[in-house]
Amino acid sequence: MPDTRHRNIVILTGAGISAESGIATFRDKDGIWSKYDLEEVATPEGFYRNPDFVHEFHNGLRESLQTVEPNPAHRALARLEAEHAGEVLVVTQNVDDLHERAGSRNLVHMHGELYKARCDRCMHVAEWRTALTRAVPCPACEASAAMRPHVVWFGEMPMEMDRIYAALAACDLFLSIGTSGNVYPAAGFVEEVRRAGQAHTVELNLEPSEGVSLFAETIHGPASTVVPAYVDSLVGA
Ligand code: BV8
Repeated sequence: MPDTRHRNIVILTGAGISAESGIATFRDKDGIWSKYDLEEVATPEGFYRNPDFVHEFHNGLRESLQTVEPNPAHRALARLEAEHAGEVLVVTQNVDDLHERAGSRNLVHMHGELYKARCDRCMHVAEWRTALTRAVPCPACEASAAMRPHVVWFGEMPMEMDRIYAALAACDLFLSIGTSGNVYPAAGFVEEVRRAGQAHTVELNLEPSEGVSLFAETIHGPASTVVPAYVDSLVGA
């Protein structure tokens, strides 16, 4: 019998939900941060020091998205949104487009999106699926050398935080999927939910995260296995 106790569900996802689609995670063995210095490629200081190198890093990540597909975990979350009677909000730390391609609509990219670029001069945000370089003028204000990836770097404000905190305060089920719990403010969301005091909290991850002790329930295993099974328990197989 499906567990229909919950109305408003907030789901935080991280790089681990996209791992089985073939996108490298950040902190696993051979992860992105084992090959690149975070300070050089994922901070504004690194970008303004060496924009070509940071463009090249993000162009490589953007290009890799052309050849990957959503996996059963992404599809299970889209099914949950379609079939659950209450609200389902996915808050992803990921900058890939796999949640959208799986069918999720109620979705926040708190760390931005690789398939978007932003003008530092006029703040115009444009869809961007090709390589980005300093040579590209802003399509809106035509400023030169002003376009950057529409991605949140370390030290920058994550996106739609008000909407996220409101959803965390109102939810009665909080799922954390495929994240190591190293990066704030995302890693602190489970504490926000516990402070509101009305939600069941579940970690679904390959292995215990930094914040595992903060969750009422933990389910460890590969996302493409444990997430569809958990969604079945909520909306039926
Ligand atoms: C902010 C885009 C203020 C990059 C990313 C000093 C100065 C300034 C800030 C700070 C500081 N000290 C601390 C901070 C805060 C800082 C921070 O947290 N730093 C860390 C390193 C300590 N955070 C920030 O700067 C953020 N901004 O604080 O602004 C503020 C705060 C609150 C309110 C308003 C303003 C901005 C952080 C965003 C940085 N940008 N990404 C790019 O792509 O260029 S972060 C990067 O890490 C990715 O977004 C990634 O998603 C995110 C988190 O990593 P995970 O997703 O968890 O990935 P990870 O590899 O770590 O883990 C993968 C997990 O999956 C593992 O647990 C693994 O076991 C599991 N897994 C693997 N395979 C599977 C699996 N699970 C299931 N199935 C599998 N098959």
